[in-house]
Formats: sequence, C-alpha cells, structure tokens
Amino acid sequence: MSERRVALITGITGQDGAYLAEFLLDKGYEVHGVKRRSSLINTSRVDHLYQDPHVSDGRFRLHYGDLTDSSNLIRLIQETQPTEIYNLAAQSHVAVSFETPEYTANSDAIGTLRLLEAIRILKLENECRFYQASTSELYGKVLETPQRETTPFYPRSPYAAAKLYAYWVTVNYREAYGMFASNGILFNHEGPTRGETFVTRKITRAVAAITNGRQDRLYLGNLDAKRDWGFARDYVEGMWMILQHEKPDDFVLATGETRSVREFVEAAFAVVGTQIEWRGKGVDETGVNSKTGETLISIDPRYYRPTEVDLLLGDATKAREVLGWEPQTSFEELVEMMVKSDLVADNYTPSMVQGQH
Ligand code: NDP
Ligand code: GDR
Repeated sequence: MSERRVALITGITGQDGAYLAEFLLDKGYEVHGVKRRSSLINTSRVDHLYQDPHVSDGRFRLHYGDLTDSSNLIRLIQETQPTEIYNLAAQSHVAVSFETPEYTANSDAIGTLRLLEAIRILKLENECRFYQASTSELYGKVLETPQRETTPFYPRSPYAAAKLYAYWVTVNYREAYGMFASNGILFNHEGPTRGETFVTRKITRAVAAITNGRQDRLYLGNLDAKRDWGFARDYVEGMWMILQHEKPDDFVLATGETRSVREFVEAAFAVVGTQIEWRGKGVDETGVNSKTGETLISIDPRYYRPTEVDLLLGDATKAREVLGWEPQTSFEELVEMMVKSDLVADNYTPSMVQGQH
C-alpha cells in the first residue's frame, strides 16, 4: 500500500460516514469528506471531529459536493488525490426510493459510475482503492438463506435496483480496468446515530418518548419483516479491512442472526421494563403494555412497501476467514445502547416522525 493514507468519504454526514471518519482518523489517515449543501447545517454526526481551519491544519476536512455532479467529483478527487475512496453516499431509504425512484437511480447508481469514471479520467486506477457500499437489499426476494456472496440477487425496490447497477459497475471497472474496486455487501447496521426514520431508531426514539410521557403510541408498518441487525461501528472496520486486503473482492458483512421488527419492538421496550403483548391480526394488530393494558403500538398501512423484503440473514464466513472480520456487538447490546442513548437525548417531536416512513 502507498505511504500516503488519504481517504475520501462520500456520505460523510451519514451514520456510517461519521463512524468511518472517526475510525480512519484514529488510524492516522487524512480524511476528506463530501457533504451536501443544505439550508440547515447537516454535520452534527461529525462536528466532534471538526477542527477550525483558522487555527489548525487538521487531518479532517469537509468539501461541498454531490454524487449527481460529475465535474465536482472529478475536481475533488484531483485536489485531494485520495489513496482510498469510500462511496457511502446514497439516497438510502428503501421506502423513499418508491417515491423518488429517478433521483435514487441518479445518485445511487449513476453516482457510483461518476466516481469510477472520475478515477479513470484522472488516471488514478493504480493509486486509489475504491469501496462501494453495497447492500443486503440486493438479495430482495428470498432465494436462499443464509445469503452469501454467491446468492443470486433479486432487488425489490428502486433503491435496490439502483444499488444492483452500482454493484455490477464496480465489478466491471475492476475487471475492465484493473481497478482495486470492492463491494461490501452489508446487512442492516444500526446505532445511536442511525437516521430517525429507519425502523430501529424510530422504535428506540419512541420507547424513550413514551417512557418520558411525551408520546402515547408508535405507528409501524410490517412487523413480520426480518432483518440481520448489527452495530454500525463494527461494520465500518469491515469496510476498511475490505480495502486493505491483498486483492479487490466482494464480501458480505452480517451477524448471522435474524429478528423480526416485532422482536425488535419487544427487545426495545424490555430495556425500560415494559413487556409487550400482541393482540389482533394484520392491520388491526396492536402491541399492548402487558401490565396496564395500554396500547403502545398500532399499524399504519401507509408504512407498508409496494414490494417487501421479507427475510435477510447473512453468512459472513468469507469475511471472517479471509479478512478476520467478526461483529463484536450482540443484538441485545445494540438495542440497549440505542434505547439508553435516546432516553438521555430525548428530544423527539412525535409529530415530526409519525407522518414519515
Ligand atoms: P445515511 O442515509 O445515514 O447517509 C447517507 C449519506 O449520503 C448522507 O451523508 C447523505 O447526505 C449522503 N447523500 C445522499 N445523497 C447524496 C448525493 N446525491 N450526493 C452526495 N451525498 C449524498 O446512510 P448510512 O450511513 O446508513 O449508509 C451508508 C451507505 O451504506 C449508503 O450508501 C447505504 O445505502 C449503504 N448501506 C447502509 C446499510 C445500513 O444498514 N446502514 C446497509 C447496507 C448498505 P445528507 O446528510 O446531506 O443527507
Ligand atoms: P431497510 O431498513 O429497508 O431494511 O433498509 P428500514 O429500517 O427502513 O426497514 C426495515 C424493515 O422494517 C419494516 N418497517 C418499517 N420501516 C420503516 N422505515 N418505518 C416503519 O414504520 C416500519 N414498519 C415496519 C420495513 O418494511 C422493513 O421491512 C436499510 C437501509 O439502511 C438501506 O440503506 C440498507 O441498504 C438496508 O438497510 C440493508
């Protein structure tokens, strides 16, 4: 590997971008992050890493950019001359991708192509390694479990279809131009800074707000969907390991355990000592506080997806055997960490999230 250790992270303001930046700074990297312009400051996840450029020439720098803007990406890569690029930027919400399919394809699929082309245009194929944030959503419809690198893909959303293109174009640039370009096929990973409208965080924030008497009820969609949930901090280490491997390749990162949304709800309420009892079926199902009889969870069919991914369960044997990667955090530890964090920072505005996916 080159002596210089310079990382360019797209999606730096997201959950994984922030954890990865922290991890790489600890390893001694110079880290450049791409953030989007927004009307409100959107860097809260990385503010603790920021150093005032007026007082220090820090190793952490942010640049404005967007995956839909090729010239911007070319210029950023030219200016920063990264030795590793982590492409984490994406419109990453599956339900939202049904509402903004074209934008999702532009940023998630063509955005990846733009980055790969930028590397090629700048003739950095031999200088710069490329990581693509691929996803277990590629497996979509259940064809085999546990899902591993050889399991066929069957995307079930505009998001997954866009990520399918990104996966294959990454493989193609590796084969066509000899680039060190690798896919991490990551199963769901969560944590206290997870986006508020993904189901885990929606649940843990609601548990905190209900416990603190600021909310009565949580509305959810499909309680039967099963996911392989891990802790994001463990997974960003895996991303780095994928790029340190002697050759470019594609790896599944997963815990090897799966739980339903219903089980996540039960585990999250258990952290505050509340046992949930389920009553009714389908859209009429409710989750009730077993002691008080109070209804805490109801179904809102608006949160159902036009096509659902029913079951994700990953097999990360290849990552364990080849890279030595293993998740360090159990499901129970993850849920407890998230609920406790939300209990401390309970600034939940129910009206804000209730109307969203
Ligand atoms: P987040 O949604 O938390 O973060 C996404 C990041 O991408 C944000 O920084 C966002 O910026 C940025 N972004 C979105 N669109 C654009 C664009 N057009 N140009 C530039 N930046 C953009 O996602 P996660 O951190 O959870 O996930 C990271 C990546 O890994 C994503 O690609 C996701 O699809 C993928 N993934 C995630 C998994 C998970 O369980 N977390 C599992 C498998 C894959 P802003 O803050 O301005 O919105
Ligand atoms: P997912 O995450 O679609 O797996 O994508 P999400 O947390 O949004 O959904 C998980 C499952 O929960 C069901 N669900 C609900 N989901 C949301 N968001 N809100 C609800 O109210 C609700 N009720 C039930 C969903 O139907 C689904 O089955 C995440 C993202 O991080 C992707 O970017 C990433 O690629 C995959 O994980 C792996």
